[in-house]
Amino acid sequence: MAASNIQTDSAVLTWTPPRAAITGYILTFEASDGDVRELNLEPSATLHSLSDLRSSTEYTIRLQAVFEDKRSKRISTVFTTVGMRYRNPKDCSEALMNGETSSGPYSIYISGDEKQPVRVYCDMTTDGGGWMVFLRRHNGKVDFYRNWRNYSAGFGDANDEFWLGLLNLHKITTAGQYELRVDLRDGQESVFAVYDKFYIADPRSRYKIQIGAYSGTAGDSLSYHQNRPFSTHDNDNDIAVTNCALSYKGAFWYKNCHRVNLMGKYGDSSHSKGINWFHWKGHEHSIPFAEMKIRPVNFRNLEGRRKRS
Ligand SMILES: [Ca+2]
Repeated sequence: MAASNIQTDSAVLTWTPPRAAITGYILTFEASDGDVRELNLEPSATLHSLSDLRSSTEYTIRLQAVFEDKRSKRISTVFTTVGMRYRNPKDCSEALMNGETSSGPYSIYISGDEKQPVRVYCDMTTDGGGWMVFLRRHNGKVDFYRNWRNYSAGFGDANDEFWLGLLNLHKITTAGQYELRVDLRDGQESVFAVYDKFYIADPRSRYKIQIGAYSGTAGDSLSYHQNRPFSTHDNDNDIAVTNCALSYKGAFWYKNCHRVNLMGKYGDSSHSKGINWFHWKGHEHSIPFAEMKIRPVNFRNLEGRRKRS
């Protein structure tokens, strides 16, 4: 019996069938962490795919042929599953380095703590991947005109339109150093903005935003919002005499009031109310696709190490 195609969570066993007639097999596998499983296999089987294995774990596999109530001598093999670099990835870049290369929803763990899982969407393709998306607008299905409690906790569907939540953003950006990327699309046109630092301060500061230097093609609209606390219609922390969130049907790190309104009203092109990125499409054009995402600033170094190893 031999084990092949050994991965982090699976392996394939193959064996040569006995010459004598048999009625089946009993396959047992025992993990070094104590997990034991037993399976009955058809007499015609000559291979079996093991799945749901744990990474970096030694497995002892035993196979017995069965003829009615008689059992043959056991044959065995031992293998160790491939190690995951990060057992509890703290962001999408660590998920990527575990070999997860397709974009989609993943569980990440705040500070790598297995007791603090968060469901997020990972963009594994844009500019090398490893991006944790925290905002997506693309069809207007989800209502973004929401209160403080909603913006703190997050809402929507990670596969569709959603907001990850300010408290999660605070915890994640406290546990590492991140850059921000904004992707905007309108028909065939697409632009982006990168800020080489992104940090969301604690709830007592009302989730102040801190961003680094701009690069990209969208134009630098977000620097206007530097160091502003977050505002919702029921928690006005902007510097305008009016309530920006109420006036412009959204929520944001408003000032007096905005150059960016990515949580504005979907499809509303009246002045300043829609999804705006002022330096790209001005205040009277609601952008149909917007994503905000973060990745560790040292991603390039980590990625280089992954590719060399
Ligand atoms: Ca105000």
